[in-house]
Amino acid sequence: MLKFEIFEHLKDEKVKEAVRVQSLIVKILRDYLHEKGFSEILPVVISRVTDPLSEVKNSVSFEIYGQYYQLTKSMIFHKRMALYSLDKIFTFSPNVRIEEEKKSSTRRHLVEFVQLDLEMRNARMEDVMRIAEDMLCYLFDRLKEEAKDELSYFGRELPELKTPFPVYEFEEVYSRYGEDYENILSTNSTHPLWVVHFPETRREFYYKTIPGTNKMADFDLLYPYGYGEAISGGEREDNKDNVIRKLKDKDADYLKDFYLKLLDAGVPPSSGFGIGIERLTMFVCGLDHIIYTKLFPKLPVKEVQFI
Ligand code: ASN
Repeated sequence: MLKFEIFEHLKDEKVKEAVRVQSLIVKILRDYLHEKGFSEILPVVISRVTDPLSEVKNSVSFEIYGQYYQLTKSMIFHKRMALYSLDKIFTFSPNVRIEEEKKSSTRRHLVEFVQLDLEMRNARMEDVMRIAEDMLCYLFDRLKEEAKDELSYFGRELPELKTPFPVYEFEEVYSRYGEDYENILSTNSTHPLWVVHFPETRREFYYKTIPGTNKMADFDLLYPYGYGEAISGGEREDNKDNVIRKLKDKDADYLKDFYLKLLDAGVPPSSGFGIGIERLTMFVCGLDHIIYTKLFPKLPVKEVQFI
């Protein structure tokens, strides 16, 4: 059984060093994106529409002022809507996902985490993949200089990154390794790698289906050394028939109407991705549990009271 005592946790040297590294990570990512002409938008925490994430069975929903709202699972729709006003945006967005308890065994899942989510007008998936690669190279280079003491505290040497990162087709890795493909690929790799073109059945409806296929223009980035998924993203669906078809068997009328309106209002084509800040911190520091990356962690477990 997990033991957690908040005051012990707050005084833990490992937590302190990891949070210092995280503070630098956030600063450096902001610097990078500002240099590239992105505008930071402030996060949305409650909304009438959030990511349906079919893997996460429960949502936090409530009624205020006679209206029904949910806590943000991801800002996917707001990112896209922000592009009516701006060309390139990012946000550090708190996400609440009521993960199943069995996910706690991965040691990488939090109930509340922060995602750096970005979105770019008129971009293809390759454009934002190149941004992710360049951003991680920039981050690692600066951390090697600016977080020397913290990295040596963790005995951590960041890998030398080579761009472009290797790319694997989902179909190929799935037929080779089966359902555990992500874990196997991540564990056997010494360099971050992309998995691209997931089938419609495995992903949310808002990723663009490549015409004439059942594959989507989307991607995940996996960390090496078994640290698992780093990034998810892709091009956004803009075909109304596809939206209707993909949401047909889902209990999602409100979301469907909303998304169709969004398309009718002329939302520009775009691509984007999100990268979880705590997991990035976990990888950078070489930690064996995500709990050390947050002063106030919440894990998907029943037996522990978190603050
Ligand atoms: N951030 C992801 C994206 O941009 C969505 C997610 O977090 N589920 O596609």
